[in-house]
Amino acid sequence: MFFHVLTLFPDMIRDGFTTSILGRAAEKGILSLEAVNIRDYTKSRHKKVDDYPYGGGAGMLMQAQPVYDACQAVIEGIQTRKKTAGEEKVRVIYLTPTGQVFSQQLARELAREEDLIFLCGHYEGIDERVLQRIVTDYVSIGDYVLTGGELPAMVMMDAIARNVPGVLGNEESAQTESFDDGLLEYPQYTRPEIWEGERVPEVLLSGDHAKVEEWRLEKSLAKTKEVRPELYESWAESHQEYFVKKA
Ligand code: 6GU
Repeated sequence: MFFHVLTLFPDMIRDGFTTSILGRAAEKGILSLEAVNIRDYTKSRHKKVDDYPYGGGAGMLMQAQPVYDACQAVIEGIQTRKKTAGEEKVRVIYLTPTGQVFSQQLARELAREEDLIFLCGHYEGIDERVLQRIVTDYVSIGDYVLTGGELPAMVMMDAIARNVPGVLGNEESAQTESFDDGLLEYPQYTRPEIWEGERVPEVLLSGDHAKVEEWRLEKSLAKTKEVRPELYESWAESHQEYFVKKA
């Protein structure tokens, strides 16, 4: 899978990538990252990429031209690599607090793409005309405001990459399934059996796999009901047979 990131801070993206699990996946040849500096595409004499908003208001906006040209260069690079002429539609994801909220479901969907382009805004945003021209997906990572799209792009790449076959070991992949079914993780324990007078729950030492699974599901359900009642309700709705069996 090929990640392409359009940004004014390419080093931030590269540093975060190489020092994470994603870096190891890149060494294995499963993932590839290209961080493109939008400033390299400015046609202004002083390498300017931003200007004041028409109509007034606080802050500066990124201008359309460098963003558009950087994106076109990336798309041409993809077409050269694939020896195609644009029949594939590459998704261009703009990181913005006004987008749809990122989710495990979207991470799994995007993990099936061969190329993804992330557009990171800075200042107060980007000229609307270039967004209309190139963006296919507007995505937010939650209801709070960050100073730029770089951290959200890195969050998304991490969540997407762990759904790409081979990025995680088998052991870790199996772990996914518990959040994949819409519940929060159960608590876990490792050695020693007694720490500071506190014992590991007896059932986990029993060797009874069915009992362990039942205990874990109950813990997951209790935790989810407590901290994310809306997730609990939607799980309960789609697993009515669980409650019938329990009764
Ligand atoms: Cl994608 N960008 C920025 N600037 N702030 C955010 C965000 C994105 N998602 C949540 N807050």
